Amino acid sequence: MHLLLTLCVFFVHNRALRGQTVNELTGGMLFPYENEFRQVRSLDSIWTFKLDDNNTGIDEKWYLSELVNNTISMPVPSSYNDITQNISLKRHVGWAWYERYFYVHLSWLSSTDRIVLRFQAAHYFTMVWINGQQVMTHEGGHLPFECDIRPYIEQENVPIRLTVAVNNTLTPTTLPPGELTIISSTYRLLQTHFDFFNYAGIDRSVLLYTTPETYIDDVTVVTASINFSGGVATSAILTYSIVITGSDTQKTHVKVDLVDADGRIVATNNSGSMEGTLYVENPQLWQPCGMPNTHLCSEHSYLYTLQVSLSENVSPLIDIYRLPHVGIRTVTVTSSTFLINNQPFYFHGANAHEDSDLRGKGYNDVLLVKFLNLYQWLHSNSFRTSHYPYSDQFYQIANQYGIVIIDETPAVGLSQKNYFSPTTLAHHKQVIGEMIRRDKNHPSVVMWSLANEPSSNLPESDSYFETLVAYTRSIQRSSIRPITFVSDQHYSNEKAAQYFDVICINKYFSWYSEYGRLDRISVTLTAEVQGWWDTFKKPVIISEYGADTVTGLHADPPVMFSEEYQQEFLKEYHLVFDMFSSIKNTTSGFLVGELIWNAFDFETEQGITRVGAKNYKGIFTRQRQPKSAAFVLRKRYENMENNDSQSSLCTIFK
Ligand code: GCB
Repeated sequence: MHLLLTLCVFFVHNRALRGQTVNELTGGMLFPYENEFRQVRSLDSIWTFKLDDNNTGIDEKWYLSELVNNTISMPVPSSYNDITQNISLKRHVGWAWYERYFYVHLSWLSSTDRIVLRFQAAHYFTMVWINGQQVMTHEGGHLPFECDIRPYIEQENVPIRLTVAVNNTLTPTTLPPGELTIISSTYRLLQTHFDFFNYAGIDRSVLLYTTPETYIDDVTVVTASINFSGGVATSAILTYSIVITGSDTQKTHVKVDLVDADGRIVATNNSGSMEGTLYVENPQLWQPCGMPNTHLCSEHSYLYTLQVSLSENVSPLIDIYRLPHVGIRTVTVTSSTFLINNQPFYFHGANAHEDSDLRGKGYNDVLLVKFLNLYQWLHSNSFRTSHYPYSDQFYQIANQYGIVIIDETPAVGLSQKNYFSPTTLAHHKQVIGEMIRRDKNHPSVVMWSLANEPSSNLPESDSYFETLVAYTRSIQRSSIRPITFVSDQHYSNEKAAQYFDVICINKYFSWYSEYGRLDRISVTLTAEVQGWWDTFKKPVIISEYGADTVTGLHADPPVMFSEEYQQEFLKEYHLVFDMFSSIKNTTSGFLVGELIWNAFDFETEQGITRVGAKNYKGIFTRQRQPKSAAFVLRKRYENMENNDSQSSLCTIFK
């Protein structure tokens, strides 16, 4: 009976998703920056919201008229779950509806410009209607989707009704996957295999923006090479490719300028070709912070702007796109080092979640800048977007300050054999494509992570990941970055790591095993790290390690959950890391990074290992206040920044 109901919901759900979808990888979907040819307007505000308790809204065609009865106010962007006192909203599984009205300015309507409606993200399935007409659907919670709504705007001077339905149901073929069981009309149980709350809703901004009818649709720019002389960069070659879309593409001409931070044009290509190169003399490199010969994490990294000008037969101009975060830098890996600009880089920092009180996963500028300040306070130089692509602003700020990012897909919890299905594989490729399309130009992104903790011990995972890695290499073409995934398997059972460039492993010795035995860490962790290296001969990153800690709980000798335990736990891990570090041991080291789990305490589902539905592995509380362990990390990272900056002897210039 339960299975029958589950299937019914699944089919209803999929039926609703038929029609126009914007998951296709057509269109560059460049970040909408405003300029003299393009306007950007935010639709963020308080929207009307209605919970679809019985998931009947699609069948009853709620999109045909204004939402009525039991509507409430809902901020956009925000997850909806923690906004009210209503437990049904907190744990809702299924459809939720949003609505707002807006006008389009007459100047937009009287031009031939495209009027694009863009969602920076909504979780998980989204359907969008303009005045009752369906304009787009999108699957996936963390990447943008958009469409030109001009064809749907029929009359001037009339407010436009925008209706959005979002469904957070996860299925065996979604990413992340999940399984829904309907136990009763009021009890819909969504089982997942990941450790964070399945926050839902329109959790990132909604924008309207214009572009000319024939417009710059996509820009890709890559550092092809940098020449060094005596450790100084003397020249660099950038390659670019441009896509123009619209009715007039044959008659257009493209000019590409590279503009430095002082506004000077330092390289130009006026060949008109859609693919080209730029030669830069004496380039200022984009450097990660806190490493030999680089800058402090509180200082800016060097960024250029790529200005693409589109004109009709050389003149006049018809569109401009300025990509403001172009970093000249290379990324390469050897069997034991991770090199940025030919210098060994060591990842050190804290992974996080997009998670906070009240907003859930809702994007917020205050949280972003606090995140940056805490990162700088810690002297962290990197993080992984665990376990999904983050809001664009994280990458933009990381570009500015030289914080390095491992960009991860939402493929977390691929733990069952049936999840390695052809349908999931197709969707996984889709998501990788969408992530690379969005993030390919960020200098801060130095590596793609295709999954977190899949069951990569299963035989099914072998060809699954072989295919995915080959696909990722094929689509990233010239924007070459190493590829990784995160494993929690034992190296002797690992099937997928052979296909990747870097080994990322999550290890929780003396936390999820050998409880309380801090004295065992040196033995267990040493054997494990050495085992991965011996087996795969690839650079290794400890992509997670950590211990839950209740602020204010003290114990000496240390016991689990106390602040002392977290501090001592970290110190024991660090002793082992130092033995293997590729920076500290330039001849035999192969460990290229350590990223603690987690920067902040975060919300989870309820369960007997999660007091108050929280994961307490944060070195900061959910309110961003430090626990004692934050000071241990801060000291360590500060030393790394100072000592490493001076020990530039380990610089390898090739
Ligand atoms: C992991 C997962 C992470 C969890 C963490 C934990 O390995 O990657 O999502 O939150 O363990 O604390 O259990």
